[in-house]
Amino acid sequence: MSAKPLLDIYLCAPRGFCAGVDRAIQIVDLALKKYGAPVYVRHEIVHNKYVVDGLRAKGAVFVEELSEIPAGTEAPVIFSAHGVAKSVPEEARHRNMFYLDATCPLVTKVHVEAQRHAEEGRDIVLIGHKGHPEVIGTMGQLPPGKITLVETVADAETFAPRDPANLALVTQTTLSVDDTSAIVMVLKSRFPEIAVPHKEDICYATTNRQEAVKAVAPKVDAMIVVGAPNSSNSMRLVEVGERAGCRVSVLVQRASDIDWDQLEGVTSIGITAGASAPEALVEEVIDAFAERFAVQVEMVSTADENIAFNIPRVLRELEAASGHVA
Ligand code: 0O3
Ligand code: SF4
Repeated sequence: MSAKPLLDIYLCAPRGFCAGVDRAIQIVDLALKKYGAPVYVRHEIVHNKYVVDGLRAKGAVFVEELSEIPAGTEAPVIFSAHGVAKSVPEEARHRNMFYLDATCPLVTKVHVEAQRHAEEGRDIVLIGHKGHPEVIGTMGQLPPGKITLVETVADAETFAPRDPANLALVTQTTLSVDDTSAIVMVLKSRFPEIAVPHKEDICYATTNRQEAVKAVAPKVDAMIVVGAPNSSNSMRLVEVGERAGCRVSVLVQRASDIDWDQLEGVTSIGITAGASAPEALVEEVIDAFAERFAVQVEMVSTADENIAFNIPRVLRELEAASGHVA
């Protein structure tokens, strides 16, 4: 039997779960423990099939709209990490539902910013991707017409506000740092008075994962991003790998997705994972490479992360008992 070919694997750090995802999954887990099954979850708690299937197996029931939940249920409903329009908790209250909000605090911060700008009389530009649940949730913080979605540089060049002197900018948290700064530049040059966030709305986790891919991409033939096709932050990592010059930059949901023909002849790869992808799937991917190659794994770390968010008070006692760190 011939020896396995050598393969250098550079493991990007940070990668995988962010504090908002960790908190959202914990909320579903602890709610199942406290209230028992079923616990309803509006939308995938985070965009990852493995996570969703795991929680479903424990008794979570995933729905897209509250209208799918039977009338009169006493089971709690949890809103996903991506956030919801104001109409969603309103509907829950109207139906006397007990809800828990797993919206990431960094998404809520954007909601609060948008509301503050509106109260101060500004119209708002939201940079984001149409149809994404976070964009639907952020736009739904204010009445229709107050927030205009800008997706591209071309949109920014043609955007015609009602009052160019009274504008504010907010963004989706999981965007490409580079694409967003190009859009912001156009908006700032056209509307010099536009109020922009002190610090980017693109969150620390998105920024750090993109930075790590930028550091690894020049060293490798291929970048493997573990994540889901509907995960915005994961898809942005694939683009960062492509733009940094990787011959192959691809998303895999798990090891069975790897296209070995596409990787013919590679001698080095980078591996990262989106903010909603569990480390178990990264390990599965590394193991799959180790079956075919003689692998040498090296970690490339570009930032330390030690952020954690509190979970809702009603679940805190259980959290302490289960040993989770808040
Ligand atoms: O927003 P995105 O599609 O990247 O969502 P994921 O993959 O579930 O990751 C978590 C990010 C999030 C909840 C919003 O910032
Ligand atoms: Fe929160 Fe950022 Fe994670 Fe989104 S990617 S859940 S904003 S920490």
